[in-house]
Amino acid sequence: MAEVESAAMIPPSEPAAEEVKSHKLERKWTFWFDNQSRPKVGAAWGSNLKKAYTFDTVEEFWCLYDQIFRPSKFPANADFHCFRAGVEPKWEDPECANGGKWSVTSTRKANLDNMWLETLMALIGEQFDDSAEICGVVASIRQRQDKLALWTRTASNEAVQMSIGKKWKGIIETTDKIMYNFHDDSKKEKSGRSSVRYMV
Ligand code: MGP
Repeated sequence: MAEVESAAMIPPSEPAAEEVKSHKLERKWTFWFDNQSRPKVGAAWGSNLKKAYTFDTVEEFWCLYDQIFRPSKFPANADFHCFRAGVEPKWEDPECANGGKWSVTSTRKANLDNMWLETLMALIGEQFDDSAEICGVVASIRQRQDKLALWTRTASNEAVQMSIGKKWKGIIETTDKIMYNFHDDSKKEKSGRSSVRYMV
């Protein structure tokens, strides 16, 4: 109460709060959300996929992350994505069409939250050498095992993908093997069965 009273006594000529400066990111990013739990009968994959927010400052990122985009806050069967603005988190997007994904699974929510946050910070902080190769990251909340996947642009470029995979493995601090799948294989093969092309 005393604090409130003394604050009220500050003369109006004094600025009430310091001017807040925002810190621009190198590029814009978009959060997406997909609820996979209730697909309408006959609905195409992705019919529940929604663009949520596009941001390009550090402050917006922390606000969105704190308020909304934490995997442990999400219900089972939710997918959420953070992709470069302008790139849709689908195989059909031209930036993803020839790409693939590194993936890691997690049985602990706390673990997924951690890996998700470390990956987001690496993306918006442009920590990957070949950042143009990065499309985005997807967290999938599942009953049995949560998953995190880093989507990249040119699946056939083994040297680039191996370098990204090694870097990502360090960022998420996992000792488990992480696997790379081509989207082209995933399109042809059954869910969860697409062949592993690279491993780190
Ligand atoms: P998934 O979610 O990539 O596989 O794709 P996962 O992780 O093994 O399965 P989940 O059950 O844990 O989600 C699952 C299925 O969704 C695929 O076999 C496709 O039928 C469809 N699908 C997934 N993706 C990412 C796409 C996409 O980008 N485009 C289209 N058209 N279908 C997709």
